[in-house]
Amino acid sequence: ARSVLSSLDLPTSGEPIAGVLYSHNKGWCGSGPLQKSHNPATGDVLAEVRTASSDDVGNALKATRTAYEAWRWVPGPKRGEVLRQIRGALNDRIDDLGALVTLEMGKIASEGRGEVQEFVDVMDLGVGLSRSFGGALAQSERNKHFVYETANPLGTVGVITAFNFPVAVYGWNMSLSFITGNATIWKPAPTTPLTAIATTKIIQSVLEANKLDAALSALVCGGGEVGDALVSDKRVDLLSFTGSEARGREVGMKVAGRFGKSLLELGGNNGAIVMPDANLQLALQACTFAALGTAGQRCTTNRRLFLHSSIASHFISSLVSAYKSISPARMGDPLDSKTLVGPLHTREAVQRFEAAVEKAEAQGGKILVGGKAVKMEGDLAAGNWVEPTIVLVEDVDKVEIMKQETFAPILYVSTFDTLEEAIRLNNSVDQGLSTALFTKDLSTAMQFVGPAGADSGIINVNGSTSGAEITLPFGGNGSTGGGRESGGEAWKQYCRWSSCTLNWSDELGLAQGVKFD
Ligand code: UN1
Repeated sequence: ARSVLSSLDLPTSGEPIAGVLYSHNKGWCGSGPLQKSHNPATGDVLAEVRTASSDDVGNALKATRTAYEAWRWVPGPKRGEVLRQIRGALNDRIDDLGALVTLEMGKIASEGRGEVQEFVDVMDLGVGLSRSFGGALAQSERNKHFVYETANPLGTVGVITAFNFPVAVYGWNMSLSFITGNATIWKPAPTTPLTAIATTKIIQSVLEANKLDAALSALVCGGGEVGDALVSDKRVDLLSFTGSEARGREVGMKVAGRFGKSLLELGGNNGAIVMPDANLQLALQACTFAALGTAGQRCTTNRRLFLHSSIASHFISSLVSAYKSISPARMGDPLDSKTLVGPLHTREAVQRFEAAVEKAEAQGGKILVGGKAVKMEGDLAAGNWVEPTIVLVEDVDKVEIMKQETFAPILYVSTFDTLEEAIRLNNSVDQGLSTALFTKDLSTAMQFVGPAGADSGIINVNGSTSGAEITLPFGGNGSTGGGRESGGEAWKQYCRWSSCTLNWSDELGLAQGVKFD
């Protein structure tokens, strides 16, 4: 742990680490309460962090406004050039930062590195966009009138991220916010402050070298009160929030109440459907990764699996064998390259896992494999370990718990007879984030992505529900909150749009042929 922290210039003296930065002159600070960061695999305390007080948040918001007022005058491609340098600095530290993600969040090493890669990828997208983003030019109906849309920056973009992607989700937002001319302020999850501090240090080294304001990427570590301060402050023009549905509902309403903009990325309860004509080996691998990757703690984790009744018993026995080959043999220290399943992030997550399994059984679900919290040996004894679990559901109407997102490796499996039935089951939950269909039949695939198909924001055919690339926008429908982040046209949300009409004649032209002489 010490070597990972020191590789990223984080102090290992045991003194609390400052978790607030918004000015190079003032440097790292933080006068709010101390917050502990733990290693979920061992239960060890990694460090203590000094969080932001309400004064710190107020000062940081003032600083982001000042930073934005200068940055908005910098041409897009010049902003892109700075982002290109940040991309380089982050890419140079990809292994160290990935290891810190593993240490603090608990995901396995290749996934920890993978999410830093995700930040790098979205920066590539941002660098390119910095030369091309803008609005439409159109044809005016009036003589000597020039009509076009302009994309000015918004001001301050607040980003509240969740523990499960402590780097990538800030990256999605910051990269686009940065090139469109905003200042960004980040409030990471209370349990992953070190990753946020290390990421911010790397970004700041580039901002400082370019003599740019630190508040272009400000950091305010803290808990719910710091989040609330950003949510309710009018100076935060766009608030991007990733977290639970319950909290997201509050955030969305509060931000809307002050006519701010919000971008919500909330729960997922992702279904996968296996048709009888599918490549079953591929489907098996995809569903195992989707259900067990990040120990079931991705928003995109496969939580509900619908099997065609003709292949169900064969598929279930292969799946159970796959689970048995992973747990316990491939469960353990997430920094070990052989590990496939790491710990849950917190003690409370273990309790929620146990409560969900108990409910599923009480409601008629049958545990096929797993179902229990695990006591590991040695250094891992005080970590947050649970068995990867499959619950067979015969009556989906009775097993109500299946409708809720439990952030743990629990996969509910049930059967169907027709595609229509499978789509109805897939769409029968409030969350609409990601989904997968396994088939070789084109017409089945097209029905699935068509108007009467899956209602999810992300649809995969013959692929995993999780692990989306950044090229297309990321986000979900229904109670997932409707936000679209990273690729596609997500950048548009970081802009203040105006439709501009420029009359370069000497006469007043009225649209629609209106006369007012
Ligand atoms: C999340 O779980 O909040 O598609 C984000 C994926 C990742 C991002 C997940 N690229 O699984």
